[in-house]
Amino acid sequence: MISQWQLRAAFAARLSDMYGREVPAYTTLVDVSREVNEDVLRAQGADAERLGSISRVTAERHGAIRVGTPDELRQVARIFGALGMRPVGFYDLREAAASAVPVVSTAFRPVDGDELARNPFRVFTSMLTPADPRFFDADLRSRLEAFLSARELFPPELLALADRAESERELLDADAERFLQLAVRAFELSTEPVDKAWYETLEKVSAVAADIGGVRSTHINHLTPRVLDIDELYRRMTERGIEMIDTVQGPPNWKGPDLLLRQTSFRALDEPRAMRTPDGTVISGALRVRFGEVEARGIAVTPDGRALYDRLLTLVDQEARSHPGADRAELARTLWSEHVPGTEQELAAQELAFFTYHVAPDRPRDGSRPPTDIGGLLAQGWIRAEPIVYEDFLPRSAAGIFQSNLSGEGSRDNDQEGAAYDSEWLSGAIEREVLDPFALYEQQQNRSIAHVAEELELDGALG
Ligand code: OOG
Ligand code: NI
Repeated sequence: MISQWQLRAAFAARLSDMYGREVPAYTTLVDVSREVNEDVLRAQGADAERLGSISRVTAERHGAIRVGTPDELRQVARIFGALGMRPVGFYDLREAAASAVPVVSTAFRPVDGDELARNPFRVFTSMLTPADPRFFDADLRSRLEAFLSARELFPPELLALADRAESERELLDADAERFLQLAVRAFELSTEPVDKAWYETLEKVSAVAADIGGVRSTHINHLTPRVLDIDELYRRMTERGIEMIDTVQGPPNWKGPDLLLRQTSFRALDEPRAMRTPDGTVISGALRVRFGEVEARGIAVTPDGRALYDRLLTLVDQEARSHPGADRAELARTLWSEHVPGTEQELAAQELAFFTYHVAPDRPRDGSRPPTDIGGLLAQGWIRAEPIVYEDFLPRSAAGIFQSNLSGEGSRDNDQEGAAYDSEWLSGAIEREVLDPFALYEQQQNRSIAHVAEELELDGALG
């Protein structure tokens, strides 16, 4: 029998092999990430593993896929459900992007600590929004919806196996093998010729719309390894002659603890694709849609911490506008140093980031009673705080990653009222609750506090 987490780990590994064959530069990215991680581990020792064991970090990947309809997204949810991955968070990239990115997204990932430690594979999953009149007029919308409803992304056999794996939480070896083959195949780049005229019609509106709705299958768009020093990785990739996007998205490189998520990518490369022209002949063409992304993960922040992050993004934007020649990363670093506490202790005390708390092995043993507040327990050495890793994504960074890899701006009519989508809508569409990331981190923190209270016999008095 193969359990859900084994299926998840095997799927992530096979997807990685497949993507490495399809996009060789991905393999370079994985190799350089591994080298950087080994160097950081050598230089920092145990500190390098503060946000996850080196074996977790080395195996860690997130994928990105894009689908066209709520039905397709519901099917994706079944496939990832088989792997013990649940939808977490709602991202509206239509609002986060300046150019045309007509999608809303969620991320499928394991949610509990043990499962994340076994294999944290996650997939950022976007769904096209043909109903949004800012991007699609009535005629294009109906052609697009007709095209999407006529295609089949996932064979019924795959979905049936997925349902069984989800309900039984395991599969027989032979079924697991079949499931994995079909699941990986569903995300391979299709060799079927692309309808050139239709693809170009959509491309005028948005390159993302063409990538999703211009072809009859889906594919993995990128697969992202995790690295412990993303600035060093950026330097080494550039040295190898790989053209990176201009910036690292997310928080700046600064002296304080790593927070949230920093990401960067290399530019999408030409990939040969067969194209069918209007007169029916098949010619060889090329499309640029797939790229390589890499990320560094930091500590999960509380809603207050997130509000601070968002406020600083706005401040950096303002400063950058009023000092056009200035280095944006430098501006960000300065603002962060002014506004963000520079130690884990302060982040915990000000409730800006999430931690789990653990009774310290070397706590006082002199018969004294422990204090009944977290701050006091920490200060007097009764407990220790361990940072909770940020397992999710950032809408502005995601939009930046999408945009930096689009060839054109596309078009967008801002006089139209956008179609409304939110987390509740998404939950209804996929018939599963889209979980709130903040609630997940808070539960994890609260559970650890309850354990501490129990072990120190504080009778629920811990506040
Ligand atoms: C998804 C872009 C977002 C991330 O890591 O923020 C993303 C896509 O290109 O489909 O993957
Ligand atoms: Ni990504």
